[in-house]
Amino acid sequence: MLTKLKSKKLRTLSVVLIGLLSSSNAFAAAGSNLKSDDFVGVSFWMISMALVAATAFFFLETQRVTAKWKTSLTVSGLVTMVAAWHYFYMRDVWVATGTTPTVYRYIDWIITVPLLMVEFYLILSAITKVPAGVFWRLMIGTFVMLIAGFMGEAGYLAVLPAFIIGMAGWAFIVWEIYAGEAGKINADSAPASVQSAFKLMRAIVLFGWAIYPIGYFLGYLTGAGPESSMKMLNIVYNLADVVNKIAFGVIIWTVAVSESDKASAK
Ligand SMILES: *C/C=C(C)/C=C/C=C(C)/C=C/C1=C(C)CCCC1(C)C
Repeated sequence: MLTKLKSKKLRTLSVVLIGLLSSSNAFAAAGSNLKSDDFVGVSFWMISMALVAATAFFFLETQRVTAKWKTSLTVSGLVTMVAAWHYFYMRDVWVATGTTPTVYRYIDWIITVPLLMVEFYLILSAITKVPAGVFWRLMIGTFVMLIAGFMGEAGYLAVLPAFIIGMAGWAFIVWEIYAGEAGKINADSAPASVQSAFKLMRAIVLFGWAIYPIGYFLGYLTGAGPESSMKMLNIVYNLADVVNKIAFGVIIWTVAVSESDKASAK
């Protein structure tokens, strides 16, 4: 019975992964020519593949951890899967036109960043009861940050005021997880391994996420020419996604595995 259930799950997983891979193939086949000196284009390609691999890894590893950690790993896999899919489109736009795929980028962020915020909530909820206010405050900060950024990059608002509003949204998130209720819950009631994971995760939100406003600044606020500033913008955003989507998921995986091993040793 158990093996039957497991093989069914694995089948579902393989369908998802094959879907991912074949859609990437379709783009490659229809696609344009990646030039060997197009480093931004190369980074789009490499990161889209790393995201596919990370997705397979997170989904498969859900089999290995105890029930309450499965959701966190699933969410990590969803983040990298949604991002992989958008990277297939983004790299095509970049390679074919050399322009910034702003719309795809923000559609990706508006889905993946709230999911990452959900991870904080899940990590805390795996060990204690967390008030819903924590969740909503993290969401509000996220949406203010992203909507302002989009309005700036897409030209609905001047780039500088959009940047300042976006920074305020991010500052609010950082405040909540360091000094607000989320930070206090973790300090009060979490076991050591969860506390250290939580600390690493919030360091990622402070230092890893800081890479994005730096990218925005280099892309729009230095007065550099359009070609070099768009290269900077995209390469910085791409690198930031490796840290904030893949490395972030790996941190959660580390805690999930160590807490699960402890539970099964008992
Ligand atoms: C997976 C994608 C992630 C984690 C994206 C995160 C994006 C940000 C932290 C963006 C931040 C920005 C500001 C803080 C100022 C305004 C411009 C933004 C939107 C780039």
